[in-house]
Amino acid sequence: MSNSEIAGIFENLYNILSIDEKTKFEALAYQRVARELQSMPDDVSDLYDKYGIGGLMKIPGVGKGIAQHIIEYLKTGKIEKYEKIKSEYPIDFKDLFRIEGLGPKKAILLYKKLGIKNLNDLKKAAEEHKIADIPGFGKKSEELILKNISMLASLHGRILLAQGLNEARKIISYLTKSDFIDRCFIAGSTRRMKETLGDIDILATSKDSKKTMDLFINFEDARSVMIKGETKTTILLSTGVTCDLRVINDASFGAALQYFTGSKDHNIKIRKIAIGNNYKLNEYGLFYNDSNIAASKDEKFIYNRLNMDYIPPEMREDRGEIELALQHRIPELISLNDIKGDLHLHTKESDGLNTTEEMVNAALEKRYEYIAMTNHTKNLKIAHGIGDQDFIKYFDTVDKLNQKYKIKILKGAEVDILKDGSLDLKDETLGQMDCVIASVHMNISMEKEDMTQRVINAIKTGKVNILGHPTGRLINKRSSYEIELDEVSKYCEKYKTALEINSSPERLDLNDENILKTSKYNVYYSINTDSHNIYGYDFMELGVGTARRGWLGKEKVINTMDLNGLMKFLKK
Ligand code: DCT
Ligand code: MG
Ligand code: MG
Repeated sequence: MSNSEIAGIFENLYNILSIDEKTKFEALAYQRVARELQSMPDDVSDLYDKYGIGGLMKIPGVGKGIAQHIIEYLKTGKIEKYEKIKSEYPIDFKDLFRIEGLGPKKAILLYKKLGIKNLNDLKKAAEEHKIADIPGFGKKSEELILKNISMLASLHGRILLAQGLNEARKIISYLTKSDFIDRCFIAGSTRRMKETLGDIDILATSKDSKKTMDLFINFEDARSVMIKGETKTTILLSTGVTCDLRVINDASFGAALQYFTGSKDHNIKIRKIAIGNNYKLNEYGLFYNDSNIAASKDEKFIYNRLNMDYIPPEMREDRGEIELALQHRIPELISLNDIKGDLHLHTKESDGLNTTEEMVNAALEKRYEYIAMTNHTKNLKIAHGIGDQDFIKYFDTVDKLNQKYKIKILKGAEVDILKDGSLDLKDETLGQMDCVIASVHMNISMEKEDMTQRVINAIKTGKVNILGHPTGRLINKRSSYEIELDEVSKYCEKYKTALEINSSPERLDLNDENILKTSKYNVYYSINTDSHNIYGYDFMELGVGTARRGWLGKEKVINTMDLNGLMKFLKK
């Protein structure tokens, strides 16, 4: 895509030219085109190839001069006018604008006075208290700059799905309280339930887009406003991620939701298919002979009109789902409602925060049919793992609670898989359990072959119902163990061991790709939350979302079975 590169150059031309009265209008023209380029679906280079300079001049705001700049960029990779200006002001505006209240004027002043080009330079100058003396800044704004920088530094870029979903829902409930916003939906990677998010994307329809944007920038977690326009506004949230709000016309809602849900690769392919059928698809609609046949229609209409099954958002990654949809073979995916219980839970007996009874009550609120109490075993000292005797004693507690409550509480453990693949409890103890999870927690840096054999040995004991968090990765923190999941899956199939999809926000393990990979085998899965307190149950939606990203139907997931079916599976 050349659009965003050229838009970046035009934005910078705006930044520099806007500070001088004489070039202010020229600057505004560049800015207008930059925004246009960023939001248009067609690639300018395609446009130019097909229709020449005339095609470019059809873009709103593009006159002959700007069109020639675009052509120059497409041919040479640069724009001479910009190169000249840039050598005078070699400033990384985008970087600096991440600081609240810092615009072109101030950025250029900082460069002229102190040679500040980017956030690093700014940080250094602020630490040396050089900012306070610059006219228009002062001590207070120097402090604010330092605070802003330290917040930005704590970010790793992409945030976890759990955090983003939470934030997105807060924004939506805040916006929908007003009477001028009609509909408000999550789009982008958040809607696709991707494990990490680059930003949060939200769509709204409204009678008054200006009021909507004003409301949006006053959201309590907004730290600064990055872009404010009538159709698109971007704010930086205190979590460090940005949120895009797009206000759209009610008549293009379905097309806009399809477009802004992405993924980009999925959309590119869908747009090509549309063109192949003599349609044109963009965020405003599905056009046939210049009339929008998708007006006021939903997403499903668009897919169906292109002779495809509707594709659930979680599948839209261009991983073969489009081909499947064209053959009308999109599977029915599992949904949160199908889940009948949670089979991985911790209590105060090991490292959980709540008692078994408290966990039972929270499960009743979820209307679950069954749960499994699966505390850690003695090998895992840091999680206060317990031994055989303590498990046996604990089962009395479970028996009593089973009599008291209308939910089946299964006796279980999350037993450590020791270095040689043996299990950290005696066979007789395991024999008294309904549901045994086995997990690797210690000695995680092993050669691939050894780790694979270790896990297979554990499965081959015949005692393991579920292989817990099979790859051990922690998102943004620790990569997965070296393990050959194909081999492991073969043994899971043979020994009726389900693979876990662990829903805790940092794990999501197995991940989508590994689910796709292992589901070639005749294996089952168990979607669990690994809760350590009563609130943990809510993470089930993350595991279900991950399962949907891995194309799973409910028939492959053991905790969608009723109690009878589940008990049969667990008995092996
Ligand atoms: N989009 C598109 N074509 C483009 C740019 C964007 O179809 N040239 C759509 C697809 C995704 C959606 O807009 C939102 O864009 P992003 O927020 O950039 O992507 P995302 O899928 O939400 O991923 P990320 O987690 O990185 O934000
Ligand atoms: Mg996004
Ligand atoms: Mg976005």
